[in-house]
Formats: sequence, structure tokens, C-alpha cells
Amino acid sequence: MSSSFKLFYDYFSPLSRSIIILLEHNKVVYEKTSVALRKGEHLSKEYGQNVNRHHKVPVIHDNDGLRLAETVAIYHYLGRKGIISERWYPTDVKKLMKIDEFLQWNHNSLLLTTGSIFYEAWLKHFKDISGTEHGMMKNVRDPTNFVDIHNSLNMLENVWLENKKFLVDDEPTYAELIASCALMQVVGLRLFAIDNEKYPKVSRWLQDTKDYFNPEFDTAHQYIYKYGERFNGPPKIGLTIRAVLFLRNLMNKS
Ligand SMILES: N[C@@H](CCC(=O)N[C@@H](CS)C(=O)NCC(=O)O)C(=O)O
Repeated sequence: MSSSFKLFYDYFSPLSRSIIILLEHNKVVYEKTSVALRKGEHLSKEYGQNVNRHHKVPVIHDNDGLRLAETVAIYHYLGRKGIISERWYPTDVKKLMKIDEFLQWNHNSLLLTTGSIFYEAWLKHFKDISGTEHGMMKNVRDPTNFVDIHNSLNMLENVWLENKKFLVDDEPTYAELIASCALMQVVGLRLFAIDNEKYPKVSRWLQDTKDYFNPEFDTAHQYIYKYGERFNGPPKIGLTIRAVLFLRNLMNKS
């Protein structure tokens, strides 16, 4: 079967990984083009003109000329076009809206806090990017926006996972992917470790999610794991100079 759309992605982007896992899990045929955020490839004028005027990933281009940024919009596109099965895009409005409710919460909490740690530890130290006022970089420099990851974990533990196996239901939904990929950005790179005693439900949920989506989950995280393993530092939130230098050297070599 020929592909009907192309995905621009970076494996170091949690939102890209969440879409890739969903697509691979659904055995969707599509084209992939890698965009190296660490090299600032998304910041060029050409990228803005030809790929995504928001200068971000993920973005898709379909055969009908549609260019679509924003992960939640892409998810809706995949569902409405029937590219992913009904199992992943409920026709039941209540179910669908409950997923969206989580995704909206996630954007300003878990994704922001884990993204802030990642940017602070890593991307900001790349010369090409740190000189710009682009996207999230601006937020990270504002300490009031560097929200504590523990607020997000507490919400996951005590609200979202309070009485269900997964975030929205007792079965995994797309919400699992966005949230777990956001967490893996810091857990997989060993910039942060989840305390199993403090967050037993979150720890269990993360493992269940990986198990459910494997092998696609681990394949999409292979580079995250690789760099996390090479940086064998203390798994804690404190971002040491050693961590930053180590990760920067690794990325420069690759
Ligand atoms: N709201 C957008 C956010 C997209 C986004 O921030 N993508 C990140 C990677 S996960 C990115 O491209 N960052 C590059 C930058 O901000 O310079 C979405 O949901 O897709």
C-alpha cells in the first residue's frame, strides 16, 4: 500500500515519538523525514516556508496538500481519515473528549515540566538554538515557567490514575502515549527518576504502557535509551554540569 502522508519528526521529540508509536502499532504505511532539532534544522527559513511555519515537529504533509502541525490536530486527522482504527479514535463523543481533556491538561503540565528539564539540561546548550528566542526556549529562560515536575506527578498519581488502570480508561488510549513519551524524555535520559514508593501508580502505569506498546515503544525510544545508558550519572532531578557536558559531547559526536 502506498503512503498517503509524510511525517516530519525527531526521535528526541516526545510528541513525535508518540505519533510514531501509534502509527507503527497500527501498522500504518507512511513516509518519515527526520529533522535534527539539536542542529537547529527546524529554525531555518526554508523549514518555515516548506515544512512548518511554526518551526516545530511533529508535522505531517498529506497527498491532498494539507500541512498539519500540532499533535492533537494530527491525532484527530489520523482518526477522522480512518488511518488509525476506531479502537484509537472513539466514535463515542464522551470517550473522545475525555482523551482530549487529558491531552489539554498534559500540554501545560507534564509536557511542559519534562520539556523544561530537557531543554535546560540539553538543547539550550547548543549554540545554534540557544541564541534564538524560539518556541519553548523563551519559556525555559523564565524561571516562573519552570514548573515543578512533582506537581505533575502528583496529579497523575492522585487524580488521573486515582481509580483507573490507565489515564482515561481501564484500557490504554492515545493519552498514554503522549504522557509516557513526555516522561521518558527525562526518565529515559536519566535526568530524573520516578520514586516508586512516592508514585506507585505512576510507576506501574508507565510499565504497563511500555508493555502494551512494545516492541514499538522501545524501538521509538532506542536513542533515548542509548544516551541515557551512556550517561550513567545519578538519576535525580539536579542537573549537574557533568550531565550537561556529557550529553552535549555525545550529541556533538553523533
Ligand atoms: N503544540 C505543539 C508543540 C510542538 C513542539 O513544541 N515540538 C517540539 C518537539 S516535542 C519542538 O519542535 N521544539 C523545537 C523548538 O521549540 O524550538 C504540538 O502539540 O505539536
